[in-house]
Amino acid sequence: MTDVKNATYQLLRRHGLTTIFGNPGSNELPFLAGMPEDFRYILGLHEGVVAAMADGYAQATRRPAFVNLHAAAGSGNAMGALTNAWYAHTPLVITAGQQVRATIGQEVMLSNVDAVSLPRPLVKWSAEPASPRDVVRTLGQAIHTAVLEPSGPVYVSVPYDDWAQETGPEEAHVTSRAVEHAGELSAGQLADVLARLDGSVSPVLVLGPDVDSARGNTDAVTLAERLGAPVWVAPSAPRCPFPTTHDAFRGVLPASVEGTTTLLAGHDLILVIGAPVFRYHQYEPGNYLPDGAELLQITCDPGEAARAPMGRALVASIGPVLRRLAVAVPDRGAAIMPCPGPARHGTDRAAGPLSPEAVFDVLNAESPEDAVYVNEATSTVGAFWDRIQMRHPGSYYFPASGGLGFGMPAAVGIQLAEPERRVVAVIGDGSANYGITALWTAAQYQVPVVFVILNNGTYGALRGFAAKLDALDAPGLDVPGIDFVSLAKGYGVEAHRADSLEDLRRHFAKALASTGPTLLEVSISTVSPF
Ligand code: TZD
Ligand code: CA
Repeated sequence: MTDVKNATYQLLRRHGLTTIFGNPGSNELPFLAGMPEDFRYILGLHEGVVAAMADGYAQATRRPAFVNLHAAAGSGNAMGALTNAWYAHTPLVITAGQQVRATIGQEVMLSNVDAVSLPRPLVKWSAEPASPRDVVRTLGQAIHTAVLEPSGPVYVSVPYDDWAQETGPEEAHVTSRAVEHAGELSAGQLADVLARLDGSVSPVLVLGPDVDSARGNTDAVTLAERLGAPVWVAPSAPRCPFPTTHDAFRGVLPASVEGTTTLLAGHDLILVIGAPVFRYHQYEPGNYLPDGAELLQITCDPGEAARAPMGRALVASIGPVLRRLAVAVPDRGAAIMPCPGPARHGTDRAAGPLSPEAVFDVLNAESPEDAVYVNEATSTVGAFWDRIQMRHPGSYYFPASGGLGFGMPAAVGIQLAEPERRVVAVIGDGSANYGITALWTAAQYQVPVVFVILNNGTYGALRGFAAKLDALDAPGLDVPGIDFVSLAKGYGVEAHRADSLEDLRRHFAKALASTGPTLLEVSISTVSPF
């Protein structure tokens, strides 16, 4: 027999969960004491940063990530980050320390009162083991629940006096279990999808983030080529599921009913794969579908299927479905005409702030062709997709629910997961402040992210919405007077201000070659997000 702590480390090891993203408190110390040498602890200075780092790490490794937070206060700080993890289908196994069992009821300091309710509705499942003898099984259940499709975050609160308790013979069974999911279409369903594609005159593909997370990108290319169909990325894109350099690539659909319907007009079959239908943002009501169009959605998430306001949905695993479709769809022999892209010039202005387009042209020209971009600069998302070329799976991450504070820490987590690729984090001056302490983790663990802060002194996207919503006099939209170079230096990160495109080019090239993190601050002009 062993103790609960040791059995837990064995369970985590068995599932490859040997990286702990955490921020500790007194309740967590008994678990962390004597952490085995094959585990590593990545400290984040705020729990929103801890959760977002783990989110990035899990998305990039395509495996669950383990998180350890402090009771209710620490878990509460992570809740905003959970909105993104939830919509990204990120398998986060979040644990929180709880006070000693016998004292929780008294609500002693740092007891997690009603721990199980706390993280809802942003977790798939939350639990506090009913007894120390059930801790390991509960954690096993948490890991399997996080991973099973649709994957997502889970939460387990563990009283700290449980760790030293003896285990029984049961734990060995728990540790050796395997739980698997099979989500293929039936033969009849596949035949039906093929028949609909065959019967359509002008099909269009709309791809979502789960194509990228399932690494279905190459099969999506084959499918588009065989169909001779153009490809759009579903609205509010958190990932890049299709190479933007491919002739069939058309861009990201706008996050409004009317905008999307207008761009899809003329197609009689809209095949949506790996996306919700649709994640709109600005309320511009209209016809959900163009005249004469049928929508068919294939999603791994029953919730996404059930809540869509239109179309027919099939729930299945995205990877296997795309593979089967790519193989089974006959080649229609239809050529796909490329769309003319924007002219990439990147010229310097005489004076004043740089245009976001010119900045993106420099990043695009100087970055390695397999660079990973994390984007959290909200008003310039359209310009980003226009100018930045992404060719490989896992090249793009954006907060999946729109909750800011994801970008900087997720970039650190992604770079930890992918040391062979360079991570470029494009972050707005507003967004940066929600996750700024990620700079400290990047510096301490020498994680060589290049942070590019686009500083326009304002919440640019909200300025755009203020115009749309007749709220131009709303207070609290500007954020002047922040010196990101000084902040970065304060956290131990090398930092420079780039005042010209030539400056940017020089500093960016140096940053890409560095073994540690760099922050570059660039003043940009304000553009409309619409
Ligand atoms: N708080 C959180 C956690 N998430 C949010 N999405 C917002 C507030 C609201 N918000 C947006 O949706 S965009 C935005 C805010 C504050 C402005 C971000 O400013 P930025 O980028 O400087 O990062 P732009 O390009 O100037 O818009
Ligand atoms: Ca801004």
